[in-house]
Amino acid sequence: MKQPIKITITGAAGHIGYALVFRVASGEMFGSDQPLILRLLEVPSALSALNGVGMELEDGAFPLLYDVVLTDDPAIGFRETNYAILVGAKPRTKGMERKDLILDNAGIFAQQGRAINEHAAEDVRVLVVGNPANTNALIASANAPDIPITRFSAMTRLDHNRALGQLAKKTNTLVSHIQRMTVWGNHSLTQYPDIRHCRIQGKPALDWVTRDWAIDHFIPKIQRRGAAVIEARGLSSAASASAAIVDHMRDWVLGTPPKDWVSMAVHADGSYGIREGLFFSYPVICREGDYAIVQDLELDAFSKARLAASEQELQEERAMVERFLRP
Ligand code: NAX
Repeated sequence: MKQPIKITITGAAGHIGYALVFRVASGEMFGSDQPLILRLLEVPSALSALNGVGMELEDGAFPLLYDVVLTDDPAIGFRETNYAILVGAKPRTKGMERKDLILDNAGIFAQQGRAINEHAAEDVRVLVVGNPANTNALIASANAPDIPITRFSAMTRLDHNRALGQLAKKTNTLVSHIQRMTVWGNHSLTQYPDIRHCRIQGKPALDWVTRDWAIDHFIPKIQRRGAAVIEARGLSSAASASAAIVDHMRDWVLGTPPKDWVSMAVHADGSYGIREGLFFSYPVICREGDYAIVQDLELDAFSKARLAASEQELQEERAMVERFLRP
């Protein structure tokens, strides 16, 4: 049997946390032969709810689950952790400006970045889910100067999966028939779900659908899917978000499928002309816990304009949180 790995999940008593922890405990993320220890971090006011989650984890009798630590102390939550999944964040409340939300959350991710730097295992990998996810990943990584920036990522996998789902539905195919989907940019309304490089059953996606459908229907639908789920359910996406977290971490650590890639927001290294110092969603191929940005995809004028708009938005977010970017 392998040695147990430690996985920290913040905001574990929240909606996504509640949908996520049981999937992780059952081995869906890293396989049915990988034992694990869960370290669940919450704010003090949610500790009672977190205790309930802990009780249900015990009641699940998961063979792979060696231990569960429940805490509101980041030093304990991130102690020797190998994988940190940062879901916990403040929700946007009525009357709150987007700027206030960004600044409120910036403090949380700066603090957690410092705690990860100080307490996590040397090989730690960090996924930021809490919004604004790209900018929060930038803040956490900036506050963890001892950890390579390539070990931080933010989640655009839910957008990627939504795009697969809608394209499969439109073309009457299965998501498993579709390869090389890309979501570029920010996890926000400026994201650019791009089917130009997609193949469906080996043929270009644009042989199956028109460019007009992609521009007028597909792109806005993916960009607004989160809002549509809230409208329908009265609550934001939780089950699909937790599925996307599992997919993101599994592919990052165990590798992306052959001849395919996935979308991850990672540190922009100048690829596709995006300025360094932002977390930007790119197509990536992962092997043995490392990602590589897929290079040399051709971008037409429409795509370039979409990437530029998302980059601009991320630069504005970065400017708002500049003071949190120093440890
Ligand atoms: P909830 O409000 O249900 O849960 C958030 C939990 O985080 C709460 O239990 C809260 O107590 C906890 N929390 C707050 N501050 C914390 C801190 N400093 N340390 C530890 N825990 C803390 O939200 P939920 O629906 O679970 O969503 C969580 C986050 O994911 C939100 O920011 C949301 O916007 C974001 N999302 C990001 C997605 C993505 O694709 N990147 C998609 C889904 C989701 O919308």
